[in-house]
Amino acid sequence: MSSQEDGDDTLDELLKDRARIEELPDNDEDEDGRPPFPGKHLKPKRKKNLPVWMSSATLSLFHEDDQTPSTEALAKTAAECLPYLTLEDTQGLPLNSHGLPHLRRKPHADFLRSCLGDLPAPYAAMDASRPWLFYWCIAGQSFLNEDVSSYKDRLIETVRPLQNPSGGFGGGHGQYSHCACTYATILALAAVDGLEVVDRKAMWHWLGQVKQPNGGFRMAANAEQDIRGAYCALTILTLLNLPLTLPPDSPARLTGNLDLFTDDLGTWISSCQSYEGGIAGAPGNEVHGAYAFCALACLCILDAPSRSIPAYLDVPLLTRWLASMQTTPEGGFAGRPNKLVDACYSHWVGACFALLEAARPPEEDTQEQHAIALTGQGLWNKAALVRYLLTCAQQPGKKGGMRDKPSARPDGYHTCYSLSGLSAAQHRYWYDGQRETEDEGGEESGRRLLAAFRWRGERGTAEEMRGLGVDEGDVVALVHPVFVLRFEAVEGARKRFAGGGL
Ligand code: FPP
Ligand code: K
Ligand code: ZN
Repeated sequence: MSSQEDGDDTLDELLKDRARIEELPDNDEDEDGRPPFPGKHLKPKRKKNLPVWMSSATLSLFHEDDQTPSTEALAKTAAECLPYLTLEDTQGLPLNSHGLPHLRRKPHADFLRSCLGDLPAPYAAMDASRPWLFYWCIAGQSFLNEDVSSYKDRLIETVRPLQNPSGGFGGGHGQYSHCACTYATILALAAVDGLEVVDRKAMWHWLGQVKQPNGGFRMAANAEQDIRGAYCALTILTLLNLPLTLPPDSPARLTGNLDLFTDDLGTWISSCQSYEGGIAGAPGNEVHGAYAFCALACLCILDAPSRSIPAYLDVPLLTRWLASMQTTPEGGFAGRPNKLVDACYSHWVGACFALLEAARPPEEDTQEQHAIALTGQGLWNKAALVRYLLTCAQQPGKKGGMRDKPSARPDGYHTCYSLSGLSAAQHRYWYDGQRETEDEGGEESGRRLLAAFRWRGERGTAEEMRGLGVDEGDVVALVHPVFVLRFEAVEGARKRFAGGGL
């Protein structure tokens, strides 16, 4: 059989299967006539009013009896989460007025605090990621409204030896500077208003070495080029108000003829969007939700979201891809198609919606859109995400902390990004175009990228909070959707370096 015929056969099979899916009866009610819990049906069956995240993107064309390691893992995860989602098992957690577990503020804050103390031996593997631990645990506490200012001196003394004379921060003593470690260090320092320890001039030089002739950024000098580098570098440049002009010895200037850190960046980000709509770490690679966040947040640093996002990305295609990352029955997000729900994607994917919702032209009524989103009919189902976080991601017992899924242990990373995702669901965000006019001609105009400082946010209305099933005590702080810090910390960095200069 020729490969051509072979291909036609496969297509016929797929189309037959698709037809079978279309013929399936409605399953709006189970045998007892009760409306089904959304997760009861792990197999693709046609549903009336298909929730948007269960739309055709999740309807598999493969034979529905096929068992693969992925289908097994998905079913296992659903089974593991269902007793908590349905509240059949509340794990002994105190419940709020809506019957959901309260957010365990104190145990989570205690957990994050304990992660900054002496750590057990297995954490030696984290030696190259120490700045991440500082950021997750300090920022995470701030999202719980804990006062983190007392960490300032200790943090400054801890990161001082990680700063290299040639610029940037390494993950540990004597390690080369790296974009991810430097990003985490800068955010942690911003959270405690401790940015004075940064050698900004050396940082500017070092970032010149990671900017590439094609417009993208490497993760470190001579390391891989990917979209995390672009987001990390733009965050560092912007919070520190470094000159946008490339240093004279930057490869981007020498071989690429580029003049600014921002030159050809939007076009490079564009090239990371795949045919599926998602964003890859680098052109041609597999797409992932965390990279979608890096792309969107980076574009939001470059300019107003309503300009920069549609200029460089296919927004409908990306929106559809992101919406398909919300999983059933769990209600949280997966990082990529056919993979498992994980609480950390509450931030990496959830914050994408906060950024995308602001990409609409300013005249569209965001208040109304927000109300729609809370009903679960919008781009994402916020109530389902909150339910996953409160029922499945909270570690019960004395320990506290938040976790990927019930079978996982809590850690600083998942605690920080679960709280940030919770914030994205509980608040609404918009870009304040009015501030563009106010900034015009001001001392920073023409130098610093000011777009990301023009974001605003506020808690949803009391009615919206009821729709999410949260009480007053379950609401976290307003987290900046671009910088993943409290707004106060972002404003502190803006003010500190408003004068510019090196
Ligand atoms: C796959 O992990 C994960 C990735 C390919 C990307 C991870 C990137 C981030 C979490 C964020 C990076 C951002 C910055 C700012 C440095 P996996 O296979 O363990 O998980 P999965 O099965 O859920 O995809
Ligand atoms: K994962
Ligand atoms: Zn995770």
